[in-house]
Amino acid sequence: TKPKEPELPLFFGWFLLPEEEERIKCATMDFLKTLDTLEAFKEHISEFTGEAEKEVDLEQYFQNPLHLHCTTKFCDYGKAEGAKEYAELQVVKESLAKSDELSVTALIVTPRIFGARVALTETQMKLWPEGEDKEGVAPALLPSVEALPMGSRAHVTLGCSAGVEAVQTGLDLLEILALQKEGKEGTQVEMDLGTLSYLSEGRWFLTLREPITADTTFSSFSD
Ligand code: ACK
Repeated sequence: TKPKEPELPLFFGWFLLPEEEERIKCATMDFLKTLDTLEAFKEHISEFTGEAEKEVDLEQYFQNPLHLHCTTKFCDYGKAEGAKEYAELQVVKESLAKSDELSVTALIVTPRIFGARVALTETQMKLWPEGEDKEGVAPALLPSVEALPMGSRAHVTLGCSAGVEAVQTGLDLLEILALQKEGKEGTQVEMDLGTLSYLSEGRWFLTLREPITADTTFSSFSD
């Protein structure tokens, strides 16, 4: 009989340590609490509620994901293209169970997701698969995504609205970055944490004054 192939995980990524998870959740929840009280946000409330005048409690609106992490490669137990090749990379094998520090430089809120943008270091980029930024991107958005630096999709999903999957965070982040590059930023509001900008259709981007760092472990995850 042939030796059994090692099974591939659902995905690889950097997982926040439990105490870091709590710290990041608290800091980012504070931002959500403030955001839904801002006049600038209220002006565009219908993009979240479908109706003007109606209020939204963003803390309730987004459901928390189980484990905070930054995905490097979605393998789908081997069904995703390049999954096996990724798992076999020397740099991947060597990095497993190693600690690493992630740097969050921005927060994003859309009617679908709440997320954190991660700025990867050069070393961390070695674990970022080539072509992963464009995975599942709508054809119309592909040219703008291809023009962004590699690793632009790196993020931590902090919450999803009802019926939305976490994969949406990376897609919404890319869309926002593409709009910013085209200079399509609207209203800007100064907040304690940084500068908030509005990018149409309920998309909000907070550039943090100081990056938020988080200790993580690189690992694979299977449900
Ligand atoms: O927030 P995320 O990066 O978005 O973390 C989860 C993780 O894998 C487990 O579901 C991400 N994910 C799901 N489907 C895909 C996909 N097709 N391409 C890239 N990432 C994905 C999801």
